[in-house]
Amino acid sequence: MRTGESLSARPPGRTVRERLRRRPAAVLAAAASLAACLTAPSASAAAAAVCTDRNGWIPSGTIGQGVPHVTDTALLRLADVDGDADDDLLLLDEIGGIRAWRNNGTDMPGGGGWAYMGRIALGAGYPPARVRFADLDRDGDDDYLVIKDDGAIDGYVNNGGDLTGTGGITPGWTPVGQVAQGTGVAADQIHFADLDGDGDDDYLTLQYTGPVQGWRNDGGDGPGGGGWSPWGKVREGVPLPADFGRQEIHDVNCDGRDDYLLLSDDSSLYAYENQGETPGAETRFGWSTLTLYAHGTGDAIDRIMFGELNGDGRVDYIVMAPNGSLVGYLNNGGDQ
Ligand SMILES: [Ca+2]
Ligand SMILES: [Ca+2]
Ligand SMILES: [Ca+2]
Ligand SMILES: [Ca+2]
Repeated sequence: MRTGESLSARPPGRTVRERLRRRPAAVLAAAASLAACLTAPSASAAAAAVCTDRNGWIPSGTIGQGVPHVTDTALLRLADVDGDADDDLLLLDEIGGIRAWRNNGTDMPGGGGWAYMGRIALGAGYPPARVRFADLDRDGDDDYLVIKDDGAIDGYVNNGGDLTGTGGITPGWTPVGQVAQGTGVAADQIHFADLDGDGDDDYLTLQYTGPVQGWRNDGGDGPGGGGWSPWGKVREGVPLPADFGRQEIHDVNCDGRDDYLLLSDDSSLYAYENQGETPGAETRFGWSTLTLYAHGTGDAIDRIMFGELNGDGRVDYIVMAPNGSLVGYLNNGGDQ
């Protein structure tokens, strides 16, 4: 970003909720565009235009009851374990075991709710902070990765998750051993995201001030994989603003490439859109200028989560209420 001030330039009182409440006609038009994007995701010029339209966010009310007695977002993850393009809800225990609820359209109006899948993974012995969900093998479902004490990463390829029946547990993950060596950064700076839009998640180190470094996923270091190709610097380091909350990487605009997001302490969301790779360039990817994407809900940022609720390729904004239920705002192109 050019200036630190831009990240805090938020018009007073303009939350996602308030903004949409004042614009009922825009919400209806937005819902029509959303339907168009769902039926033709980025396959045509028309759909691509829909993905770049900026029609705000659609408040969708309580989209899930969450998990009874769980009010800590650090124990929950949104990841696509069944490979149908929407994120499912996962509850992690202290050794990385997973209980899962399949997203059947969520509890939003017209949705089919969530279906409990049971305990789909026993865990690899590492706490939630060491667990990542990412598509390692480009088959559309998220695989299970753990960051070990030395920073190396072990992978478990998703084959549908464990199934517990009367005859015991049918394993649903294939351990593929170490899929990546360590890069020497702390676990909380290791992210997996699809920067080049080829369907698999790449390895990124997001340090707080320095440039973002990336390695292209060529199948990982597991059996039959082609390892990782160093991209070097994928993004310049930027001075973080005073009200910086946290960084996230998700696709906000249906183009298949994950974008770089900054969530401010005041809950507003800013994006640098990923403009794709330039082979041979010193900074390997191009990025848009800093864009305000959501004015925010005013909630504390440790209650805010991002996930793909409806499978349209634009990450949605989710707030955990004090009772643990989840309130959703569908990304309809983001605020202008
Ligand atoms: Ca799913
Ligand atoms: Ca996969
Ligand atoms: Ca990729
Ligand atoms: Ca994108």
